[in-house]
Amino acid sequence: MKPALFLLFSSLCLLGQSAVVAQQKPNIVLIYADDLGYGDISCNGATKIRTPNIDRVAREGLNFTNAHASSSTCTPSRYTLLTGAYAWRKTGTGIAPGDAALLIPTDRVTMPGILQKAGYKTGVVGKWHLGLGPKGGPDWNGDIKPGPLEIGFTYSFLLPATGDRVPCVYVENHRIVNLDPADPVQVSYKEPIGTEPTGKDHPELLKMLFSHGHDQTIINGVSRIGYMSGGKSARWVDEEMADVLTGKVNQFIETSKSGPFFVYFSTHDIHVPRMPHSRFAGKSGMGPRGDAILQLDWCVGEVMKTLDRLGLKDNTMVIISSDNGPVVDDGYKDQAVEKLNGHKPAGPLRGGKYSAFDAGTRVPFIVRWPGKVKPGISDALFSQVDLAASFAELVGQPLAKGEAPDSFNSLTTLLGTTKKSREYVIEHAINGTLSLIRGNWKYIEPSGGPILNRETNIETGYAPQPQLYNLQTDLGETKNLAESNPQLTSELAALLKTIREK
Ligand code: NG6
Ligand code: CA
Repeated sequence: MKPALFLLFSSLCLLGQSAVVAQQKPNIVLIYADDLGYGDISCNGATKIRTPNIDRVAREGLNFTNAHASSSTCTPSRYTLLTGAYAWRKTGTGIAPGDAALLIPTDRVTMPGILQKAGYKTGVVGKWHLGLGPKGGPDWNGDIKPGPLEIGFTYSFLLPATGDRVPCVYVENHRIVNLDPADPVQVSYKEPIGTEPTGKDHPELLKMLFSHGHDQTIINGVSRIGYMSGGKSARWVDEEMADVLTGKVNQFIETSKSGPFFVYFSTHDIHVPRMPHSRFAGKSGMGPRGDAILQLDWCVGEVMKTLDRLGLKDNTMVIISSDNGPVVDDGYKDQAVEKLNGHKPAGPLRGGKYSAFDAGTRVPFIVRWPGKVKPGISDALFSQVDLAASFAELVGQPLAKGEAPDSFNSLTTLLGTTKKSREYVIEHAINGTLSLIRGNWKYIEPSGGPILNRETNIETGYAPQPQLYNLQTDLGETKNLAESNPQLTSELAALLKTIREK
């Protein structure tokens, strides 16, 4: 071959090769719902509500029946998801106030950071709830950093904390969106600030009453946790939030379509306050909680449409999951309890959000990647803590010792090429109680605290004595077998101790 021809030939080969490599790196869309219970979607058995878009993804993908969030509340689950390190190893990672400083150290290896290093454009849209800014909290009226952009994301569009916590503004990259400098945002979680009415003093001004907590500054007719003043032009409208966030996700996908990209779509639905758009209000017959499920399903459908339209479906791994289990009354009188109509948000599981029982963390988990993930059901034991290391494997980014230290590479389980269960899964309840699942057995360590959280009417799973359940024969955790199986109980207790002290 003549040298020029040879050069042309070999560079074509190289080009071909890099195209293959690029193709091997799929786009990743992680849709992370808020407080969505295992039984809240029709593909997991719900009959009182229909979730056709989520069901379609499940039909075209792998639906996990035994996949877990790491904690039964938001902040620690998300901390663990993004760092591959258990939140309970680090103090101050419980449910964060809306003015908390960034909880993830900027020198930590993170899931988005791993993907960014592998050439991904990485975006986060939606609920953050992992703190923002330096120690002491963010400068709301200046550059809000460090935040997602300092831990591996290339783009962010956030609710700083939750829908029910101030400040009720969007933060895009480092700045509050539409902020008028003449009307600065002020936030306090200690004492009232400014002159705006609170739910406590002016319940007559509310569109929706609070049932517990949530009686501080009124924004858009709903009283929140925390006090806020200013930032009038920047305040979100709850009823438009799903449209705004979905629009931002679709825009990110559109501008990143040459790929590879990762988008973490952290939906506000179905967290309180549940204030869906008028398109969904009243449509489920279950009150705002059910309507928020319909809205969430719509969001999923819109993102799937975008992938279809851009021809990205086949080269995109879509994951749908939730940060913790379900709660019905989470602080607003939104008729969720009255209109439940026999719906079981947790399906066959016991407990719910906040609790040590399985409904706290066993959540919907669906993976779709056409041609790569064979559609079906997987009953493999899986934990979201493993997504960081599994993604690292997927994109060929080796992790050094100590990086994402609690995350195991479980890629084959995630892709369904094996049904291999994780050796054990740790669950973390709001009072710090840890549980451990190994095979069919679940051990809940002894702890103090009420057996029922009265406000939310959720069974906590706390008990002063050890608990042991056989999840295969007793998925609802009704029969404590610890006393009749002392050896297994102490074996699991010892394993938990080793993991905790690691
Ligand atoms: C609780 C709130 C609850 C919810 C939760 C966080 C009260 C009485 N309850 O403290 O409404 O905001 O925190 O939910 O204030 S999570 O999904 O972000 O973890
Ligand atoms: Ca949550």
